[in-house]
Amino acid sequence: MKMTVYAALMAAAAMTVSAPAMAHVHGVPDPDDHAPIGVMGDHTHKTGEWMVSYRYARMDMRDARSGTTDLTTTDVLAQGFMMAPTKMNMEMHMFGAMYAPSDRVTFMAMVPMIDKEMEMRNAMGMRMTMDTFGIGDAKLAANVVVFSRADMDRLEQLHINLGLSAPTGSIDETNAAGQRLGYPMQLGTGTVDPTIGLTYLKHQGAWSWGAQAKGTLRLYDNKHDYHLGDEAEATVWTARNLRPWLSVSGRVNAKAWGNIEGADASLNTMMTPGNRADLRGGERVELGLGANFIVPQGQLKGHRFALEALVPVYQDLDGPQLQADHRLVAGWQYAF
Ligand SMILES: [Cu+2]
Repeated sequence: MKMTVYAALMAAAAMTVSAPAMAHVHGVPDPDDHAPIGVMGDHTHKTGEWMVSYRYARMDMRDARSGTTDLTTTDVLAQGFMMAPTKMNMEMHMFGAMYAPSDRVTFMAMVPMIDKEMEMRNAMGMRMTMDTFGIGDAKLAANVVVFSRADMDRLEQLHINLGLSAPTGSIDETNAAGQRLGYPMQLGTGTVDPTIGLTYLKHQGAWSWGAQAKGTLRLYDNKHDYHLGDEAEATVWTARNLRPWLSVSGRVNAKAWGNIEGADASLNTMMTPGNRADLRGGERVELGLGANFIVPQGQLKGHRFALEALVPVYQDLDGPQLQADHRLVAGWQYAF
């Protein structure tokens, strides 16, 4: 009996897979139809489909580094700074919506709430903490399919990611004394930033692969006479469906970002490295492990939950600059 049901399901799956659209919309969703949750703009939707999502992302940073060398608090202070950053936690609550007016184009809108907390020390060992909280830069994007092919057991898609980040996040965050906080504590970029990227997806049997490359440009100065550096990010991943409701993934993520150009004249560059425009750039390579779930039945049937943890294996920073310790991303997604 079980075998018959299984055979029927396999036949149904084989038929639906031949539909000319991503597995995501072929009627029997697989958990790995979506990339690891830390990847944005990884999938498209079918005509008329909506998706709402929530992501929680957290990055913990510990201790400074210059180039690929770890620095102690003493090392940082020896470079003439009054305060050395020792740790920083960044939390993001990202609310998103997707809508596909056609199979070819999927629009996305994302609004983040950001919570940052940083700790610094001076030569006397005195600890100082600061925190900022508020809306970050909202993003609008379109994923445009340029190539899509599906046969028996295989799906392939290539789409372009076009995005714009709006300066809804504050760049006016201050400490209790009313002095503007350093660049890493601000919530937004202060500029309209275009992003362009390319995403490739392939599904075959229980396996899937994906690759994405993205660039973000900062084209002009914000009202405080600076702009963040351009960014380039590339990632590749593979995932395997272990159950109809569970897939696991492995991923490599590489990111490079430039220094700030221009400078906020109100920041004292002797105070802390975070006030220096020329100590913000860097490169980082991370390895990620993730899991995607689809609730198979009950009231939450079809709801997706996902988790991903990323650990840096390489960091080269224009420092002293705080280095990443690890990153966590968790999310909920629901398409209708
Ligand atoms: Cu979606």
